[in-house]
Amino acid sequence: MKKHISIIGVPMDLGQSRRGVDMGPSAIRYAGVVERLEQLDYEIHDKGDIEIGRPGKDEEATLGNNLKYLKAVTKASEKLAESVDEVVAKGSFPLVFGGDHSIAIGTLAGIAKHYDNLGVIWYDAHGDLNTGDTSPSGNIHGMPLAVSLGIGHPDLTNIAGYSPKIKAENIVIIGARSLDEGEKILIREKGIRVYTMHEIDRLGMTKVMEEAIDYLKARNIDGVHLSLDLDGLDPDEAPGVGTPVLGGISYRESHLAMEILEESKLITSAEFVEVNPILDEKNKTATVAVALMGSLFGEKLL
Ligand code: NNH
Ligand code: MN
Ligand code: MN
Ligand code: MN
Repeated sequence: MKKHISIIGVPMDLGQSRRGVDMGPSAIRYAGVVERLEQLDYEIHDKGDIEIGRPGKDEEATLGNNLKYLKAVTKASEKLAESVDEVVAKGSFPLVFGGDHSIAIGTLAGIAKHYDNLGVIWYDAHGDLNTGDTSPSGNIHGMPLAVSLGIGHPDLTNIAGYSPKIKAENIVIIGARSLDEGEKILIREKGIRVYTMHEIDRLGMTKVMEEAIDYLKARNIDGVHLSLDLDGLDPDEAPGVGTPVLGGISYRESHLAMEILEESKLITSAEFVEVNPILDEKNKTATVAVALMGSLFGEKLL
């Protein structure tokens, strides 16, 4: 029987300050994602893009609380949460394309209510654990993991009418190499499991992924959401991102990580974010994203 994947595009760029990431969903589609996944015996439903309203003049007022475009991000998150909710309810796999990483607030809001104990793999150079109080930038794309833990502005933590979405002990961060002070404090305080680049170098990706999977299984998770920020990869291989950080995960390591996740059969939803075609080289980053999705959904050479 064919399995079903539902694609949702989220052309959101207000969670950060580099324009162009709103074109991420188009770039990923242009890189051939539908054709690629159809070859793997999946039935693909492309639900199109969520409508992101342009911020009004009054939006500037929200700058005061160090949460840029709070209103517009809140609105879009509510819409996305509803769309994701519908997809999960009908038994299809939600595959969300960003847009900046602020969209994870809406994705997780739509998914988490369907699970008693959702696990999360956060593949990223950053922790995304800031709040308006700790953020050096005021950019909401640096906050979605904190928000999903119920930490942050109530307009964001209460998306879809409940909070928190996830538990700190059910999170594994992979690829971290840029953490702000407030994020480090939160990681220690909550005991969040983090595989930084140091552990990836030292243990190798196979061991890191096996440990991450064992860790989540030991917590009796009933589903795992993969939130993959393309800046987790090295900027040499994924240059089309707004906040590149030197010394990242290679394409080969990422490919292997996706294959190990596929073998685990644990992943129940996924999002690929921060693809910015304006900053990219010939759509390389979207192409990498699509290749990783191929591996995540079971592509094999032989
Ligand atoms: N930590 C920084 C901030 O909060 C950068 C976040 N940028 C990201 N996160 N791309 O994944 O502003
Ligand atoms: Mn169908
Ligand atoms: Mn991120
Ligand atoms: Mn990042």
